[in-house]
Amino acid sequence: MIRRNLLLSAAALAAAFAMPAGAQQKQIWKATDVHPLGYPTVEAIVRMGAKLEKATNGSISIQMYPSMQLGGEKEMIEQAQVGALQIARISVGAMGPVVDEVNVFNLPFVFRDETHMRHVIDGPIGTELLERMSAGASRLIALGWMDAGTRNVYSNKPVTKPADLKGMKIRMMGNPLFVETMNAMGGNGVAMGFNELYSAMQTGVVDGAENNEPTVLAQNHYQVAKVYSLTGHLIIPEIFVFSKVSWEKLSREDQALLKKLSREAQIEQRTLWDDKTSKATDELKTKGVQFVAADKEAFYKVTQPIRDKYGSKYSALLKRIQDTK
Ligand code: GTR
Repeated sequence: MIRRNLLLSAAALAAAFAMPAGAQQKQIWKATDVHPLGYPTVEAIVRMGAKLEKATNGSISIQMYPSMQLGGEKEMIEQAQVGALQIARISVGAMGPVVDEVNVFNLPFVFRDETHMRHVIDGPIGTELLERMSAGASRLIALGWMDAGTRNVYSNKPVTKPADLKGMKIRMMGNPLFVETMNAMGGNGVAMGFNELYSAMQTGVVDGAENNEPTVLAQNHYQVAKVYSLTGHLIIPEIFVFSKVSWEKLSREDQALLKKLSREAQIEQRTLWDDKTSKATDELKTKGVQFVAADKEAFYKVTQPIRDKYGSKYSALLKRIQDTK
């Protein structure tokens, strides 16, 4: 029975994308994100959907499934790969295990600051990596980048230097590179799904995590972690991808339209991001979260072995990143 349903839904899916160019069959693309409605990444895709609908006279629209409704980022990628959903907005952290080369953006302190990161993703390196991801075996079309600020450690005590992390279990995204980064920073990195994090912090399975301000607010993590320490160890962009099987069924015109609107979404999300970060910071402080400065130089030094170990195979690319003004 399950098998039959699967076959039926696969057939229905194929039918939805099998229409010749110009046909009026309505397509509803499924998009998903771990964050709630109103979060900058979600809002940017919702707005892209509105533009898409207008430009196609209503023949294509986007249905957004926010707040992990379709699972975590690993599951989102898998669903996009088989065409069960069309647009997944994920962190580059989650893409690293799928497309090795993007791990270059997952290295600690690889960018000087957020402005540097923006110049890299907006410029030739960003475009090349999108193209390489799409051309590779990922079964995904990489549509564009988005901002996700700077990741800082949060827990219930200040973390100003590596020694402060001693004995602390800190949740990291599921990519060995991140676990090793936290270990090098002085703590114990624990790989864990984003969906399990709130209760893991609440019950003491982990002592803290690391992320940007809008995430700490949107996911209610501030309720269980009251100190946000500005370690600034990771600046990881987000990415939004399209299912390649679905993409191949689109007309050339629709593909071009989607590419154009994706670039616009990348730029538009940035304004939403800056606004949200400043509001989230104020709101977290109002809710009693203490922001503390940290010795970033010390964290930079202790993470050098990670850049050496993981960065050597991308040395040419790393040099180009560093040379980007
Ligand atoms: C957030 C990001 C999510 C997710 C999360 C995590 O900053 O927006 O896509 O990757 O971090 O830590 O899992």
